[in-house]
Amino acid sequence: MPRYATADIRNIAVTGPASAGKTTLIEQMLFNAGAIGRAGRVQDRNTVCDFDDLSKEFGHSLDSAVVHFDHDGRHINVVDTPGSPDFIGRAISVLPAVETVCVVIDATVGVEAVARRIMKIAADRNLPRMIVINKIDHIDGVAHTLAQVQDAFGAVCQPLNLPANGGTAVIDCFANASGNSDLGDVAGFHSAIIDQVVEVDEELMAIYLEQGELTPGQLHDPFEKALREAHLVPICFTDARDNVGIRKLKDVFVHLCPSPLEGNPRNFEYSDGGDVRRIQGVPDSAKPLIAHVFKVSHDPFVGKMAVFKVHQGHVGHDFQPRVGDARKGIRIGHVFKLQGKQHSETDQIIAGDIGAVAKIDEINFNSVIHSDGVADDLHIRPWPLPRPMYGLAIEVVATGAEGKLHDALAKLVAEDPTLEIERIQATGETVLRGLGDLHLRTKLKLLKDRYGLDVRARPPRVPYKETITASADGHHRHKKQTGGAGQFGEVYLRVAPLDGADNAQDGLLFVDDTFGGSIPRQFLPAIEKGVRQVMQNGAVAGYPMEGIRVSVYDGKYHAVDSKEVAFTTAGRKAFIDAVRKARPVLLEPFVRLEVTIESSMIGDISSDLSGKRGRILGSDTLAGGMAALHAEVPLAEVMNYASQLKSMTSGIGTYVMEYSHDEPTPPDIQAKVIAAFKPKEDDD
Ligand SMILES: Nc1nc2c(ncn2[C@@H]2O[C@H](COP(=O)(O)OP(=O)(O)OP(=O)(O)O)[C@@H](O)[C@H]2O)c(=O)[nH]1
Ligand SMILES: [Mg+2]
Repeated sequence: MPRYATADIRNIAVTGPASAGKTTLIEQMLFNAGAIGRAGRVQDRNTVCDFDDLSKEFGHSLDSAVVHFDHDGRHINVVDTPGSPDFIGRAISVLPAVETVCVVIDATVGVEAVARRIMKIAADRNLPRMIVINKIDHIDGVAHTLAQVQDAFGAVCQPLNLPANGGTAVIDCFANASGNSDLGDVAGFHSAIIDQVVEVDEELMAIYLEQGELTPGQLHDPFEKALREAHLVPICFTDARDNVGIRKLKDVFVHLCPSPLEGNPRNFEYSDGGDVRRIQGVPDSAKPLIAHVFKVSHDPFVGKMAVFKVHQGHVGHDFQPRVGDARKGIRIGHVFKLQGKQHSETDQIIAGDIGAVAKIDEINFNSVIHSDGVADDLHIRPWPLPRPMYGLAIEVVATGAEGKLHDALAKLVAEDPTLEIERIQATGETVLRGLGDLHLRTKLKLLKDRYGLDVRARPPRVPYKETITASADGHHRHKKQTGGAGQFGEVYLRVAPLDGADNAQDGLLFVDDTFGGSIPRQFLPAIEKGVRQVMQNGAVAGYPMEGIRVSVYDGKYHAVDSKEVAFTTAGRKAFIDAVRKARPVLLEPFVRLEVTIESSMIGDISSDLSGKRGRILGSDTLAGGMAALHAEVPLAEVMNYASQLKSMTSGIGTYVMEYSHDEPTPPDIQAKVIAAFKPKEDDD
């Protein structure tokens, strides 16, 4: 049993833009707590959180890292996350594991796109938030950044402490009602935050109005209520490089942030005879286990490492829980606590705590590990992650190493939910898709360093999709006589555009409308198989298809010669026949762009995006002469936007890009793509 109880645990995710100082901040917290003998520095490549070679080389965290330390008799788990938009998926995916998200903002930069995005995701998911304004050694920018924060996220953002003595100290303005700070008298900030807190508790508000002051004890519960209800986003100030404000920040984690017993619980889902039911974990170690795997990584020495948060029950060694809806239990040999790359064995991970297990193949990212007595199939609805759109077509240099590449890619995809592999029939390309150039370059480096694979990479073609815009009938009669046995199958079907999700599977709703036994039941799966082959490989341009309803309404069979393979071929060809008559179109992906630039650049950036077939949706004025421009643009036109924006704005502009929707490709482009497609003639 650990020395601490669930009520003593705090789980905090440290997020925010690249280079804001997250990794440095955590290093100082570990140092202050005595968990490490000396504080490393990111540039010296010796911090606890940036432990992998790639992070060291790039000087940025590229993956999440879990650490823990004790403060004031409590046990704090902190998760460091990458700030680069290319690795934002790694930050978002850890959020279900914590009770508080702490967004670190660089006082010299102010609020930018990544901070806004994390703040919104956390708010949408009911996750209490706090803000750290770091680098207060640059004291000149601090007042301005605070104004920007309140401008961007509202008056719910109130300082708990303030920079003092020219950014060399911080002074508490929550417990303290007087004193001087670098931002002016403490008194005004004190009443601002107390007012904000008491607003969630009418009785306390009355006492406050009457007495004019409240004790910390009276404020604790309403503070957490305000945090949970997003009525308060407290702000702390730090200079992580020089260890200023770090102890105060840890005090806030311990005394004001919710424990697992006080946080907003996560929902888990299970099915109950077709209905989806929800339950929430109760952080009680004595109850049956519910744990969620929020990170999977491959350690060169330990193998597959799965990091989880226990939402209910506990995990001990020699446990045999189940994973998701698997019938068979897995055997957990050893459980670990993590300190960056170090893992130390422990006998138990109690409710509310974060731990890891090694070498269990059945456990994947987002797996729910549970014991009997909860539900047979337990899942967590994944938090939406940015969709990988930036692609590189890759091929392995050495001949005959395709199998090895395939295995290595599968491992990379398993540990990174924002990485995808797509095999494009039209071009024969294997496309690795991720969130940006840096994201994919790090993966190519891993392929080389970890798996010894040299790969060539080049820009891929645009990931179009095919669909239809009209209904049409299709027919094929497959008849073949080779030697003795023959093959026979004949299919009539009708295709129609499918609106909405219905109960389509992979974009296809397949319906059996035959009657009178024109095709025996057992052959329908074979026909569906043929149709699905075309759905995957495309009918007119070689791209995957979606949004189609197929109804098979007639056909013929032969008592001796009809075999499944004959109906698969007939289904495939009848479907291609119908699609070609059903006014097929190519859909191209559009992305939503949010570009943060100096206001004076708005005109130039807008007209550049309009020239790229983009639609400008609007813009917001931000403090500090900056503006956020919102637009929808075809992905094909902004595959290389990072470098374009960099050269247009001398490196000042930043952007986030997210998949938005698909739209029909303009006819001239569509005609070119279709003309370039040469389907393989398959034998009949
Ligand atoms: N002047 C000053 N520099 C700081 C402070 N905190 C961090 N830095 C420096 O800022 C740089 C970036 O710090 P990191 O800790 O790597 O930032 P991060 O937020 O982890 O960045 P990513 O891992 O890329 O998301 C490093 O050179 C730090 O030494 C601070 O309070 N003041
Ligand atoms: Mg970092």
